[in-house]
Order: sequence, then structure tokens, then C-alpha cells
Amino acid sequence: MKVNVIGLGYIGLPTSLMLASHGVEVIGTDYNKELVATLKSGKTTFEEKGLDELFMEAVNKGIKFTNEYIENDLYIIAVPTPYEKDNKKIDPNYIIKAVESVKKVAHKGAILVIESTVSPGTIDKYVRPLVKDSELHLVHAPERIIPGNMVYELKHNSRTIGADDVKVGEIVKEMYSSFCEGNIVVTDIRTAEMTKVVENTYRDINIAFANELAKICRSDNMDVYEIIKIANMHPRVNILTPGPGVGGHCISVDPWFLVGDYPGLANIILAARKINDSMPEFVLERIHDIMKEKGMTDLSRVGLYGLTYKENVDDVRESPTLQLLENMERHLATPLKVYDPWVKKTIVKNQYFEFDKFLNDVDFVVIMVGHSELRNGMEKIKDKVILDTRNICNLPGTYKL
Ligand code: SAJ
Repeated sequence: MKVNVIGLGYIGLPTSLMLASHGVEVIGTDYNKELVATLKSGKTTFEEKGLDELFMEAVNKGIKFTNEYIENDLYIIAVPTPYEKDNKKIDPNYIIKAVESVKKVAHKGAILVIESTVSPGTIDKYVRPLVKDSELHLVHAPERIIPGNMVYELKHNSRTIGADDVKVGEIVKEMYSSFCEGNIVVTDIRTAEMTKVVENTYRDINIAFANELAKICRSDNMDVYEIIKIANMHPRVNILTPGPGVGGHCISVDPWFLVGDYPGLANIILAARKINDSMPEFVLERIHDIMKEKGMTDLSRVGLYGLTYKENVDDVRESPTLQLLENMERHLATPLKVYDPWVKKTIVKNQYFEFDKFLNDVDFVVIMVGHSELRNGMEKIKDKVILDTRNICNLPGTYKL
């Protein structure tokens, strides 16, 4: 079986490498010339545990990268699905463009697997009309892997395959079985679409519950972490961890699809989104309160540790730190200092690339992300005022959410 993976980003790249390293003939296509040139030169395009090793294996097994769309038996489309900020509906344009490009080269009976996350009904509404007279088979197999542990999860997570035709679903199942050791369930397309969005919404709601508890406990001087720890000893309670907000391209985005498509019905989902989106502002209020308590007035002596949306990844999309800085920009230009060991390019004002220089210029460190660098070198900040939004710092006097 030959597979053409379209879109070589956070999902398409590891998936194509995994297939190739397990003996499937793979061509990876991306319209970004620079990205393809980097891959061809033997380098990966983002940092992820185990990705470089997997890349070497796939290259040795003959994976190819190109800007072209190739005539083939099976296509996997893994392109971004942003949402429109004003009406919260999915923007299917990347998928539409990819499907149109594939249609030009694909032969009759070829299978088109869409891995990108889409809201329920998107495939019927936008993709099906495009392929209606082309005799291509449509499948939706949403990805499920978590950044930071992608290579492991690609191999071990179970998967969902939505297909119109069970026989086609079984062919796709066999393709994923080349590397996937989890259960692979074959169902219909709408169920697969909805299941994926439901999974991320479930997590968003549960994080929102933890964040709301943090706010309640702060308002009445209770220790939310102690309370969650004890509550979680109950066999049927498993509360997640409060934090400075929810970022990333998945959990902070997918629930909006349900809110946008089912206004009036998606109520808990909307409330959860609002709570999680309010957390960066809550952190900002904590910063101001602590500064007042300490008699500090100079915001330019405050430093945010971490710019990525979570620990030990280099992805900054929708990150709580960026949300916080954007909130501030609306009121006044932000003098806050920022440092993240995983971010090598300048993306915000007052950004540092060396931990020691950053520490020289601040008196107050706000831990926004729990990168290993900090967890393993916590004593470096022992003389600072500390606000720890991730509950990773045991130094005396540390303020929590
Ligand atoms: N977070 C908290 N408290 C927690 C857990 C997470 O504040 O207890 C925050 C994180 O710091 C981060 C955000 O939530 O800002 C999301 O992080 P995450 O690690 O929970 O999830 P993602 O966005 O990296 O990956 C999710 C995963 N979905 C689920 O766990 C249901 C992954 O399996 C999906 O493949 C991915 O979304 C996706 O692409 O849809």
C-alpha cells in the first residue's frame, strides 16, 4: 500500500514517519517549500520526544517529501482547522484546498482519510460535495496524540475510523494497524467527527472545574491543591490541575465548534470555555495583589517564566502567557519580561533567551509553564518573589494561584 500524507505539521509529520518506519511506502506533501526543503535536508521542523530518531528510521526506509500531490491509493489529510474568531465556527478552507488538490491527481477508488479535527457535519457539508462525482472514498480518522508524548501515543492509543463503507474502513484500519497497537474502532463519519470534539471538550470542562475551584478557594483563603489531593482519594473523583489557562490548538479550540453549531444547547461547554479563558486575567490580578502586598510598583521587574502552552513543548499557539500579554496590551503596553527555554525566536516584547540574564532583570518570577529546566533548577529563583501557577515550586514564601 502506498500512502500520501498531505500536511506535514504537528500531526502529519509524525504520522508519516511512523507509517514509513513500519514499512509502508510514504510520500509526504506540504505546500510550504521551506518546510519540505528542511525535511529533505535531513532535519525535523519541531521538537518532540523521540521524533528525531523516528525521522532517521523513516528516512532509512525511504520516505519522500515533496510539494507535489501524487497519484496514489490512499491519502491522509492532516492540515490545520482553525475557527473563525467572531462566530466560533470551523474554517474548513485548508481542508477544501487539500481535497481539491488531491482530486486533481487521485485515481478512481482512491481513499481520502481526513485526520484533521472537524466539527460534526463538516465532512458532509464541505467535503462530500467536492468529491461527489469523483468516486473517491471518504474516511475520517481523527488524530488523538498529545504533544510531548506523540510518538508513544501514536503507537499505543486506540483510534476511531469513520467511513461510509465498512470495507473501506477495514482497509484504513489495516493501514493504521501497521504501527498502532491500540484498539481501532470502525464507525460512521459523523460519529467519528463528534467523538473527537467530545473528547477535547470533556477535558476542557474538567480543567475548567479545577480552575473554578482555584478561584473559589482563593476568594476564601483555602488551599485548592490540598483539597483536590484529598478529594481525589475518593475512588470516583479525579479532579485535574488548576493552571494559568488552557492553550494549544485543540482543547481551547474544539469546544467552540459545539458552541458555534449548537447555540443554546452547549451551555456547560460555553461556561467552561469562559472560565478557562478568564484564567490569564486572574493571574494578572494575582500579580497586582502580590505586588501590592510586597510594596512593589515596577511592573518591568516582573518576569513571566514560559511562553509555550504547556511544559516541554515548543508550541506557543493560544498559550496562556500570550493571552495574558494580549490582555495587558489592550490596557497599556506591557513592560513584563518574558523567558522560555523552548522558544528560540522573538515573538513578544522584552523576551529573553538566557535564563540568567532574565533573572538579573527581574525581582518577581511568575511560573506560567513547568518546563523541566525550571523543575530541575528551582534554587535559581529562591531569592525572587514567586507566583507559581503550576504548583511545582516548594520554595518557602511561594504564592500560588
Ligand atoms: N491543562 C491544565 N490543567 C490540566 C491539564 C491541562 O491547565 O490538568 C492545560 C495545559 O497546560 C494546556 C492545556 O490545558 O495549556 C491543554 O493541554 P493538554 O496537555 O491537556 O492537551 P493538548 O492540547 O496538548 O492535547 C489534547 C489531547 N486531548 C485530550 O487529552 C482529550 C490530545 O489527546 C489530542 O490529540 C489533542 O488535544 C488534539 O490534537 O486534539
